[in-house]
Amino acid sequence: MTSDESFSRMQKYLNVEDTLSQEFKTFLSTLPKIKGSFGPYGYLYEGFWYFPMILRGIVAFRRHFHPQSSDIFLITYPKSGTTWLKSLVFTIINRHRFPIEANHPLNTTNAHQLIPFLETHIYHKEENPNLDHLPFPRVFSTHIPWTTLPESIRNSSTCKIVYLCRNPKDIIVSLWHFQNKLMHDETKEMATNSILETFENFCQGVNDYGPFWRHMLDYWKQSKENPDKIYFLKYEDMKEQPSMHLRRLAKFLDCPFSSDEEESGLLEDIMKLCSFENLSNLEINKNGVLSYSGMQSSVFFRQGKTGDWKNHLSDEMVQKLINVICEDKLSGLGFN
Ligand code: PPS
Repeated sequence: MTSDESFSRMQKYLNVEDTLSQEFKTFLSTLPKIKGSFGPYGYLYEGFWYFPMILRGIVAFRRHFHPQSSDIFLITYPKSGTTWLKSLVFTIINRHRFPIEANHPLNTTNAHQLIPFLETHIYHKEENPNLDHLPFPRVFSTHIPWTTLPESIRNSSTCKIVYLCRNPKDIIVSLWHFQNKLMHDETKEMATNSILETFENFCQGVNDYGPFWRHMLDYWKQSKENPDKIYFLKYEDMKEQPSMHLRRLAKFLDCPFSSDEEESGLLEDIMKLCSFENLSNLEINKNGVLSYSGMQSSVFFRQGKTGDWKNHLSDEMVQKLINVICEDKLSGLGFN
């Protein structure tokens, strides 16, 4: 597929306004809306902002999804390291079925195809898709906030949730690059070119799935109350102490590493397979296209580092984010 063909498929995927049902249009008309920097409009639903295409998937998911007791949900705020988390969890839970060898699925398939997004993949095309073919345990991913998850998942005592969080300064930079990568010369309205605009929107909470701090804090609070159900992981910690966090993650998912596996160097092999350096250099991730969205797989790989914000955000911006957003919203809750 040429990049133009891929772009036109992605356009169709994002711009669903023409394909919305009358029922959904009526529902949208009841919601507060704002001109978005990415996409035509953002709509406020249960305290969070969404692009219509995403909201349609969320509504269908909430209406039709029935959790199974062993379901695993990988939840992130966009640009927090979802692709990495999907790769790690897929490899951990399938390590007996798919040992780390040349024909491992991650070598030929982008992680977003292996672990599908609920609202933008599974419930994007179909209102009520049949999920019977999925192997157990089923693993899904989503960016949906805690309060918007179906009650059946929130109240389940057996489903597991892994929430990966990332330094918001790096999220903003990653988001800005992502939006600009998706932008096409002819359709500049799809995205902003100014990091200041992305930054201001983020601070006001008016980007997809924003506000960030509420998204992250709700999961953090839930993880404190119910640590067996919600595992709260930080991108930066995973970078700093990968083995320790991989071990904890596998234990949380009820598939701890045996001492033989540890001694054989399996943890290091998993980290290597799922590393940014390895995944971003695979043909499938350099030139592949996601079948469900038409997006180039490469848009999910940029630097994979911590601290790039230092190259993009001014002192003033950092101060605003730290003082006004983070400390104001997070203080008193013991979140660092
Ligand atoms: S999305 O669209 O929400 O699914 O994007 P997401 O995957 O959450 O975020 C993209 C950022 O994650 C980086 N990335 C990785 N980091 C570490 N290891 C691996 N394997 C990896 N894969 C992707 C990716 O480069 C984006 O971060 P930035 O800072 O832009 O590089």
